[in-house]
Amino acid sequence: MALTLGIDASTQSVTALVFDCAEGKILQKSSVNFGADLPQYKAPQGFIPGGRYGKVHADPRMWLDGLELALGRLRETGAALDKITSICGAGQQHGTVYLNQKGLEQLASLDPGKSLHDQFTGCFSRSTSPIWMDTSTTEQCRAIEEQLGGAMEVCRRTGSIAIERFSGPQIKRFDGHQPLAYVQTARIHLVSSFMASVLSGTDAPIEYGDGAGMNLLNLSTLDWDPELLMATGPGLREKLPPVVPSQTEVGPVAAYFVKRYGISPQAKVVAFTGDNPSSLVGMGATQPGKVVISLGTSDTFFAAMPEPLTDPNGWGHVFGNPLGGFMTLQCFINGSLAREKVRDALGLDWAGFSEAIAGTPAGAEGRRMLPFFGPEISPRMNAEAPLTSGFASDWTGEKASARACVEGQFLNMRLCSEWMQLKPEVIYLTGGASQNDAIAQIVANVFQAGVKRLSVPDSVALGGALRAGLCSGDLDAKVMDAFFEEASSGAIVEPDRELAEVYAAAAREIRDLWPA
Ligand code: XUL
Repeated sequence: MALTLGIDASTQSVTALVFDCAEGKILQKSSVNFGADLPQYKAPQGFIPGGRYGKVHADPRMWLDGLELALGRLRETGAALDKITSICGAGQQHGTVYLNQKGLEQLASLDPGKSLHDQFTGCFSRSTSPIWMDTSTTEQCRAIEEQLGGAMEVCRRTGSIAIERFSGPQIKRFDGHQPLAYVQTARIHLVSSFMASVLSGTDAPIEYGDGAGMNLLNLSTLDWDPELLMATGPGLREKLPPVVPSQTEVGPVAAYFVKRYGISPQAKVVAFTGDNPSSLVGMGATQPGKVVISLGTSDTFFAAMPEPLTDPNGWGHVFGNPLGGFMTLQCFINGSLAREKVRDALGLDWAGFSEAIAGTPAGAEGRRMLPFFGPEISPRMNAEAPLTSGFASDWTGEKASARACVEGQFLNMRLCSEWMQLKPEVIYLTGGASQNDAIAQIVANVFQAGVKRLSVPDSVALGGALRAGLCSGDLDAKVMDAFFEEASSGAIVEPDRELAEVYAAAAREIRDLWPA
C-alpha cells in the first residue's frame, strides 16, 4: 500500500488529503478554516483585517497551527499516516515568510514536545507576512521596472510585469520601510517553501512553479536574475533559498511529524509549489491542449505552455508547470460577483438569468458588455460600471444583458489569452458557475472548443498528493489518467461551429471597449 499526502496551505484554510496511489483514489481529507478554527488570530478570512494603504498580512504562526490541526484531524479520520511514502503540497502564491537566524536554525531542531507555534515565536524578522492580496507596493513596482529598463523588460525576464502582490516588490518595500529588520533576515521563504521546510526540518528550496511568482526568477536561465535581485534588495541572493526543478525531493519528513502525527519515518518531502501550479496538476491539465477556466469570485484561465511566451500587454502571468515546461495564468477580477451584480440589476434569480440567456440569440443582437464593477487587471483598468456598446437604452432595463454579460466576459477572456497561442481541444470548466448549462454553452461557442465540467474538489491538495506519488514512483501515470477520465466523464458540451464568425466579430467589438 503506497499512500501520499497532499497539503494545501491556502488563504483561508489548510487542507490535507491522503491519496491511494495503487487504487488511484482519494481516501481521507481534513481541513482547517483559519477564521472558524483559529479565532485567536483574529483573521476571519485568513488575513489581518484593517491594513492601511493596501497592506494585507497574516501571522505565519497561524499557518503552522493550521498545519498541525489539519494533520491531527487527518489522523482522527483513521488515515494510515504510517503508510505515507511521500508528501507534497502547495501554498497561496506570492506570500513571503521572513526568518531570522534563530528561525533558520529552528527548522533543523524541532522538538516534538512543543508546538510549532511556540517554537517559532521570536523566529521571524518580519512578524507578519504579506500575502497575495496586498497592494501596497505600487511605488516599489515602478522603481524595479525603472531600474530594469521598463515593465516589459521585467515581463520578458520573469513572465510578469512588476506586480504589487508578487514577492519581489514586497521584499523591496520591507527593505525600504524596515531596513534593520531586513538586515536581520537570514532567509526569505515563500509560503510553499516555508511549509516544505517545516515538514522536512530543513531549509527547503523554491521550485520553478511558485518561484516564477516573485518577479525575481529569470525564465530563460531558471535562476534568480542578478539585475532583479539588485533592484529588489541588498544582499538578496544570500537571503533566498536556491531554485530547483519542481519535482525535487527535499528530504525525509522531520522526526517531529513522525512522533506527533505518526507519519512514516520513510516519507519523503517533495518541493512545494504555488496553489495555481498545483491545481494544474490536480485538474489533470499539465499537457498542452487542455485549458482550465475556473469560475469563482474572480475567474481564472490557466493552461500548460510548452514555451514561456509572455503577454505583450503585461496582464497575464507565466509560472513553472510542476511537471515540466511552463504554465500560464490569467486572472479576471470581475468574475462571479460581476455576474451576480448584473443578475441583481435585472431582478432575476439564477434560473431567470439562464432563461434570459436562452431567450436571447447568440451574439446578443450586437449588445456588447464588459461587466466590470471595480478595478480589473485583464485588461488593466479602473471601472465603476460596465462598459457597453450596441444597447438601445440602459443595460439594466434589458433582459438581453444577461447574455451580453456572460458573452462579454468570455470574449474578453478569449482576447486576453490570445498571446498564449493555445489551441484548446478541450476546456475544463470548474467552480461554482460551471454547472450552469447556459454559461457552459457560451464558453464552448466563444472559444469554439468542447467544454467538460470537471469536478475535482481540493484540486490544490490533490495536485500535491499526485506530485508526491509521481516523484516517489508510487503513482503510475496511467492510474492518474484513469482518475481524471472518471472525474470528467460527464457529457461534453460541443461548440456550435456556425457561430464562429458571429463571435469573431463580437470579439472585435469587445476589444473596441478596452481602454486605448
Ligand atoms: C495568483 C494569485 C492567487 C493566489 C492565491 O497570482 O495571486 O491565485 O495564488 O490563491
